[in-house]
Amino acid sequence: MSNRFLKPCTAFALPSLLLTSGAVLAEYKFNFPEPVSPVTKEVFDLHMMTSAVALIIMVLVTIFFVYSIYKFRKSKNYEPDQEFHKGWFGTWSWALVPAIVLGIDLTIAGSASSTFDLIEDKTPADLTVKVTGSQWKWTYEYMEDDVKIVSTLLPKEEAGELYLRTVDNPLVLPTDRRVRFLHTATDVLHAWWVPAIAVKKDSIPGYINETWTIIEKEGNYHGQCAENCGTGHAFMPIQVNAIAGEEFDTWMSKQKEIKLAKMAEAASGKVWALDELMTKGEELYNKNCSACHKPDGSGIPPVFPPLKGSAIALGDVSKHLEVVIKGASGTAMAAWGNQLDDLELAAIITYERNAWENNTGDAVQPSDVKAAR
Ligand code: HEC
Ligand SMILES: [Cu+2]
Repeated sequence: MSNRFLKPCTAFALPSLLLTSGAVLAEYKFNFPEPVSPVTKEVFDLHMMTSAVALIIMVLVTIFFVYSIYKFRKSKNYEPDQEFHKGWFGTWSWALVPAIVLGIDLTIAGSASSTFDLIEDKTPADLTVKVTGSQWKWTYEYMEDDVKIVSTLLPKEEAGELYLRTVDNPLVLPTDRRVRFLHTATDVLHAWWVPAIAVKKDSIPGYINETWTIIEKEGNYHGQCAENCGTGHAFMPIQVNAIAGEEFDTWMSKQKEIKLAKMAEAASGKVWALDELMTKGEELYNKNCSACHKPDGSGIPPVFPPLKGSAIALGDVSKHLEVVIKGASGTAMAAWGNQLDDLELAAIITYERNAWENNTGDAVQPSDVKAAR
C-alpha cells in the first residue's frame, strides 16, 4: 500500500477505534475529576447544571434554525410575513424571550450564591494546615501538631508516568474530618488547587486566605499551582494523600517522633565529618537548590549564578553563610534561614563548598550556622 493511501486510512481508523473500544473510552476522562468533598461536589453540580442548560438551549436553537432555513427556503418561493409584529406572538415575544432568559440566569445565580456561601462557611475545623507557596515548592504546616512538610517535584526517573503530577512528600490528610487551609506565599503569587477536594484560592505574600474541605473518600488527589509564578510554575505539583482518621493519627505521632529525634540530633553538639555532611548536603541541595543552580552547580546564567567555581562558594565561609541564611533581597534567592535548620544548612553549604571540584575541604558545622544567624 502506498503511503499516500495509508495516511488517510489511519486518520479515519484512529477516531473510530477510540469510539468503538470500550476500554479506551473508560480510560478517557471527558469531565472533571470526581469531587469528594461537600464544596467540590456543589461546584461540580453547578458545572453540570450550567452545561445541561447550555446544551438544551443549543439543541433548541439549532433545531429552530435548521427547520426555518429548510421550511422557508427561497426555492419554494416563500413570501416573508410582513404582518408578523402585529400578531399576538409577534407583539409579546420581545418581552417573553428576555424574561425566560433572565429566569434561567437567576436560577443559575441562585445556586451559585448558595455554593459561595458554602465555600465561605467558617465552622470550626478539626485541624488547620497552613499552605505556603514558594518558587517552586509547597510547604505544609499542621498548626495544632507543629509538624512541617516540604513538598517538591519528584524527578522524572522516580516519578515515571506520573512525572509533573507527583511529589516527594505528599500532604497527608484524614478523611471525614474538617480541614481548614490557610493560604499564603513567600515570594510571588501562587494558587493551591486540588479540584477533587478544594476550591482554588490565591496564595499571596503577606496575606492569609482560607478554604476548607472534608474529604469523603480515601485516595491520592492531584493538583497544580494555578497562578503563573515564574519559570518553574509547571514544576510545583500538589499531591494529597487522604487516609482514614486512625491511620492519620498514627502517621502524625510518627512525624512528631521524627521531629523530636531531629531536634535532639541538632542539639547534641555533635561535630560532623565531611563525608557525612556531603551525603546529607547532596540530597538537600538537589531538593532545595538545584531548580535554579542546577544539579551540576552550573546555574542558569545570567539570572541564576553558577556555584561551581563561584567566588562565594570558594571564598570566605561567613559570606557564604550570610547569602544562604539571609538570601539576596530583590532576587529569587530566598532567605533559607527560616526554612531549613542548622544541620541542613551546614550540610548544604558544605556540599556547595566541596562538590563540582570546588574542593575547599571545609566542613561547616551546625554550630557555625547557629552563630551566623
Ligand atoms: C528560585 C531560585 C533559587 C533557588 C531555589 C536557590 N537560589 Fe541561590 N541564588 C539565586 C539567585 C537569583 C542568586 C543571585 C543573587 C544575587 O544576584 O545576588 C543566588 C545566589 C546564590 C549564592 C551566591 C552565589 C554567587 O556566586 O553569587 C549562593 C551561595 C546560593 N545562591 C546558594 C543557594 C542555596 C544553598 C540554595 C538552596 C538552599 C539556593 N541558593 C537556592 C536563586 C536561587
Ligand atoms: Cu506557583
